[in-house]
Amino acid sequence: MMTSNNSITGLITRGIGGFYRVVTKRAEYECRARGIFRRREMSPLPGDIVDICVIDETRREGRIDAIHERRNVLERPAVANVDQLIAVVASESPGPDMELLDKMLITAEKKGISVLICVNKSDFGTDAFLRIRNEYRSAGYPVISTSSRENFGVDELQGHLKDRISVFAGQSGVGKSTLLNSIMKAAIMETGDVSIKIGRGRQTTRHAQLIKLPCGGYIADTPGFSIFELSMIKYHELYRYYPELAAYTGTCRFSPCSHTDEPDCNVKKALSEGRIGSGRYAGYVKLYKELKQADRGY
Ligand SMILES: Nc1nc2c(ncn2[C@@H]2O[C@H](COP(=O)(O)OP(=O)(O)O)[C@@H](O)[C@H]2O)c(=O)[nH]1
Ligand SMILES: [Mg+2]
Ligand SMILES: [Zn+2]
Repeated sequence: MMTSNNSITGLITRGIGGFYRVVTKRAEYECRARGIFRRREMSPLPGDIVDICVIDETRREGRIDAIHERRNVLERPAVANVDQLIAVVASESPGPDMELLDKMLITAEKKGISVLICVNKSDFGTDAFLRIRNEYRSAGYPVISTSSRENFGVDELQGHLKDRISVFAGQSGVGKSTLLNSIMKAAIMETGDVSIKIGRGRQTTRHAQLIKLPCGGYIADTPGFSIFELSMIKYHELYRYYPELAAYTGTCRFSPCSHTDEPDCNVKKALSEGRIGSGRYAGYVKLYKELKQADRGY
């Protein structure tokens, strides 16, 4: 039986020029948004769960009437309700940029997005993978080893992508596009540079497009998210975004404790006993000092 208002709920997978593709259980619809969103300057985003009203069933046209509350939003390019950030680094060429990796992880923690660390190009060897897995063990992040060239680890990666909305992030050249192509078993992404083949020629919008994965779930087609703006994070709150440091909150002699120079600090104790990665900790202290230096106190 049809409901009288003909309203259905779906997922926005892309938005171009004021038209949104909404995937519902029934079908996919091209929708415009109600004027009220424009007036409130709250435009729908890929990843949004929306209620639509079907305007023309045969032409699959609808109108977005309501946007469900967002769990999070990533900017540049914009995408909502991301479940998982796949932080990609390479074993070699380019070698892992640990500072960038931690900035990605901090951003994910801040936004409540879970993290998978993917060490690609393992055909160069697994040293980097083993080192990173060891370093991030106490943070609790899963770390996997892949080689998109040798098609190694791609099944494991797919297992993590299943039924979730994920985005790839990482330095240019680490193999994000190549990995995505292996997962899709098709060359949908141009590798070796940042442009995108499918759909839209030149970039006409900052929005991401969500691609349905053969294993279930979606992935943002963007190779972006290379800019991680940490200026919104206060230096004295930085420890919160390092799960292995946050675990000691309230246990040190001083409270709050920055876990840098204070005596009787349980983080430093854990560090000296090898229960916290020394590289991670050193990166934390460096970033803490940078943020503190830049802080204007307002
Ligand atoms: N040796 C090796 N090279 C790879 C691997 N994955 C990608 N590449 C190469 O690394 C370069 C950059 O890959 P690309 O996917 O464009 O990286 P992106 O910038 O992160 O999207 C290309 O020349 C790829 O062929 C891998 O697993 N092993
Ligand atoms: Mg790419
Ligand atoms: Zn402490």
